[in-house]
Amino acid sequence: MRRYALVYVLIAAAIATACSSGDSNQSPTEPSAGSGPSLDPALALRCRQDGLIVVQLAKILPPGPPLRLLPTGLAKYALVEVAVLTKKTDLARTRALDLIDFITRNRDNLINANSPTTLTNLANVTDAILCLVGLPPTGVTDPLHTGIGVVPGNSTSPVIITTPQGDAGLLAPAGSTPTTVVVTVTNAVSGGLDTPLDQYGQTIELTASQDVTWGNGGVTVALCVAADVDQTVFDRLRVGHEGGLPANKLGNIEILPVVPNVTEANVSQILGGSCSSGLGSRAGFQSLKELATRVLLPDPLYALTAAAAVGGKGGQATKFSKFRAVDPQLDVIANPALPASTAGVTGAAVAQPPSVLVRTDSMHPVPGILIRFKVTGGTGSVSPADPASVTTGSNGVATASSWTLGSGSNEVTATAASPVPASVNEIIFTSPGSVTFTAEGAPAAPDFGASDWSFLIQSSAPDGNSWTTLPWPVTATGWAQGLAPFGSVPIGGVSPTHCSDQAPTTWPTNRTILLRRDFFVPPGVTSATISVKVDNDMRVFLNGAAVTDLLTHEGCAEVNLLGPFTTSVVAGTVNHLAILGVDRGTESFLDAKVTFP
Ligand SMILES: [Ca+2]
Repeated sequence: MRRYALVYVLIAAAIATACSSGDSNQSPTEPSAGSGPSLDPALALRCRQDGLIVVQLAKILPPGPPLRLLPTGLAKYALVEVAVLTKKTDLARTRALDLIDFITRNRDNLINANSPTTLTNLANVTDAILCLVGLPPTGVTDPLHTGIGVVPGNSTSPVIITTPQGDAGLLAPAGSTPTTVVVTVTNAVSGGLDTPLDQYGQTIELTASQDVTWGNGGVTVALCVAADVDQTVFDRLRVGHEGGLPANKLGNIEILPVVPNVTEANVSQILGGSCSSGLGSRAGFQSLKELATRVLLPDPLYALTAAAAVGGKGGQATKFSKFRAVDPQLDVIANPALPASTAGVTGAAVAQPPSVLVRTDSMHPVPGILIRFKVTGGTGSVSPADPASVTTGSNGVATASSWTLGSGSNEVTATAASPVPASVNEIIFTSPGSVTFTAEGAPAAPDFGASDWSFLIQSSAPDGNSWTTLPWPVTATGWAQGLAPFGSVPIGGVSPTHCSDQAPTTWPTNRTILLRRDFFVPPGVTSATISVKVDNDMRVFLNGAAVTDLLTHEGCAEVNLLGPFTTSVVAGTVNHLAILGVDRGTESFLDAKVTFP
């Protein structure tokens, strides 16, 4: 008891001296023998008045056995006061941090340990002690959800600081900081991280009493994730860290790297083996450990500058910023809001260029992803072409500016890439991370005299009346390419009957000819008419089915206007036109055109 009495006397003397000092006109900032800013007695007085440190210590430190924390705490406090009163700034701060370290290490042994009152008193007395020696307060605003601890400079052993709930915490390895700092870890932080990625579980926030560079592998952070997160999602979760990374297009975060040398034992150590009630089923707990083993804070920790911290928590405390579990996996799909072009006119741009949507697992759009479009089939061209890229907008969509088709099959592959290096934010795109667009290129609908006809002249005439369908595509060999019209009067030749035009492609008289031609029908077309000028008979097929009977003519070639056909044409894709021509007599002629009324 005598020892207790002595301690109290020392403290009382110290307070009395400080009061008189604060009221005097003496210079309040006489420097100590050490370095650093000196103490402000006026401030120290206010700290005492605000905090009544002795009273607060007595409320939380048990005086009796087995640990007898109160006498030890009061003795340490007395040493702080002595250093304050003698204006030995560095010594006062060292002793103050030692006192805080003593209290916080004994958090589980305090009176009514982890009760709301005790947690509040713990936060208050910590700030009062810091205030007394002119250090910024911890800034704790939610003591019931904040773990407070001291990481000694050049510590010889690791320091673990956890929330009162045990659901979040950090491990600072031995020798991680050259300067002693007070560190807090808070759960139940409002709001998530500034990122479009899916986020899970609680947000936690770390602070340090001053800006220091963390070495020796950095600090390990562990946090709980709600047990209802799907296991497959959980398996890919990482811990995101909010901070002002340069050129970061995925929000203002960094996804912490996977560091294999952090073990499950480390995490179990940090969290004490379990998440708090309500957060952890057994399955969730197992998952939690797995998650946390992947997490290591980079070195050095990101911390806001002193200027940027103004207005932050506590105003002066250096913020390590927020942490939360994020899902780095993104889906890359064809834009479901737009119809993909599957066909177009050869040599022309398709109506709807390739368009891609990037979204999270929970269907939220992700801006800032680079999409590179590349021709991977056919002879067309896409713009912008790989390696140039289009960046997804706020709706998660990136669309090529144009896609010009070659004849026949065309293919463009759109591949997603993260805008930041994987070393910073390792985004995982759901396999294959790309979308393939295909489109068939075909000529436009033919006018008279069109090119791109295929034709087959047969030695004997088939029975056109019996043909109601035409197998399509016709696979017979021997088809030739020709320019319309087809006929028996060559260019520069003279019609015997003076009624037929000249034809660049020869169709001998008294033979049967089959013409075929693909053509693109634009989107929105609802009908087509077909004009056929023929000598003598013909039958027209659209997309493999006859749309006319066998129409016969005698004399000069005449134009038949057929249609309009509605159900036989298919808009937005390639249609197939075939014409069977039958000739007899001294002249032949055949040409056709398609129009969309
Ligand atoms: Ca004829």
